[in-house]
Amino acid sequence: MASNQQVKLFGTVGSLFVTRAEIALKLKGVEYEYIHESLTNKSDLLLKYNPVHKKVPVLLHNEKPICESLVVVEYVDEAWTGYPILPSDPYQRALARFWSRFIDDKLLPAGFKAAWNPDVKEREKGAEEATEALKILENELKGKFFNGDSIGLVDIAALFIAFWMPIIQEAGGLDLYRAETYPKLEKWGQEILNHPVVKGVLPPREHLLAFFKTRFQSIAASKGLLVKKIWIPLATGLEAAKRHMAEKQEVRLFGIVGSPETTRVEIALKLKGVAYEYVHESPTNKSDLLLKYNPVYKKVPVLAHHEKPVCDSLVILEYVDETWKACPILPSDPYQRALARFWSKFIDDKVIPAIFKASLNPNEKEREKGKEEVSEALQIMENELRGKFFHGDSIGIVDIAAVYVAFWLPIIQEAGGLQLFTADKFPKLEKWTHEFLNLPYVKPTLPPREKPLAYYKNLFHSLASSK
Ligand SMILES: N[C@@H](CCC(=O)N[C@@H](CS)C(=O)NCC(=O)O)C(=O)O
Repeated sequence: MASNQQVKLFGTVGSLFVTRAEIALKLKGVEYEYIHESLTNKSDLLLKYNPVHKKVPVLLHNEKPICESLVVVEYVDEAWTGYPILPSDPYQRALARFWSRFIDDKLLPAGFKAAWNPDVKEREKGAEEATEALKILENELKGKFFNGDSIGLVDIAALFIAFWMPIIQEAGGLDLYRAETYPKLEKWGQEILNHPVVKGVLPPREHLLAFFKTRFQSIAASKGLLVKKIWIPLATGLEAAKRHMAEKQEVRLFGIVGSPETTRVEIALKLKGVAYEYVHESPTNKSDLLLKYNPVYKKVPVLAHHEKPVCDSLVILEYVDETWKACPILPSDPYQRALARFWSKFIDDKVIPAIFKASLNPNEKEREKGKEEVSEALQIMENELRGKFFHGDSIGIVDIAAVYVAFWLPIIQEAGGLQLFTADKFPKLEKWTHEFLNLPYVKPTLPPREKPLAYYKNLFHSLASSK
């Protein structure tokens, strides 16, 4: 690798997220300096480079920081040539992104809940959710690795199953993963743990085991908890996505009127001038086709392109951008792409959950906490907004992801009589909102304002009357 490249990785021993970044760097043969962070005493540099989440890993490439392990892995893949971590075909890339997000959004939270939630009922629920997610992944695994014969993004994301999960369950006396229940995952686990690159970066098993044992003991001691043995067999195996259907349609968007995520995809399709058929789904009576196309989440939007379904709005946006090149919504520079991914993920992980908590959480204390979180998250966005749009003079994936803030948030706050997003507090966001909502391919895509307003007013009414 070129010696004029300065690459540093801020990490901590034993972290599954840091290990992902290390595997990606090693697969590409990138030399890097590892900087150890103590999570109980984080360095000023870490806080400077990842002021939003204050977490490791942070990759520093020629002084430019990249945060969030999956964003780092994609960045490494795009910034260095050599070993391909993501497939080159846009549809296969979308699937890889979908499944790695599935691991972070479903499997990890379920596994952590099963292991460490103080409430025994919640732990049992976590174990059920983890079982369900593992079954889905077992069905998804078709070859030696998730994407065929060599290690890719999904394998790197899923390493938790092969390495951390068995250690956590041994440390806590849990019963989350059994080799005989998941024969394909088990075989895959052996392969990946024996891969020379993976082997070279895994932390020593016994250290991690001791660490987690101590963690379980201190939780048990502080809460008077006994870690209960839990084993919940999966009642129904979920069918893996079947990607063929009888009728041939080129581009079909399965959506629900008033769904912000569906609107994101419509904006991107309109911006690029892609003709599509809109298939309306009812939230209370989803079609068999939708369930077949998105058996994992059973949610809209789903984009079916030549009968191949792509799910998850941010994954769809990247797929659309890679398939139809006009009016790009992601920058071409790998670092700018990583930033765009980081900020659109921030909207999904931080901004939207905070808005929900601030407005519709049944618990008043939680709502108050939510309001603080919204204010903090919007302030971060306000500071990030430097040009007319998030990427500069034309709109991109972050603006599209933020349609929720521009359109839905003002409606929610009006319906609930809240003051979350005000022009005096967030003047740049306010200006951006007007620019964005008035764009010719955004305005006609939005639902008539009175509809979501009436919907949210209703929700607020039922929340008030349930108290
Ligand atoms: N979503 C993040 C998660 C990173 C993460 O949770 N890192 C942990 C170490 S395993 C951390 O830095 N924790 C410090 C903290 O929570 O304050 C990623 O994928 O990079």
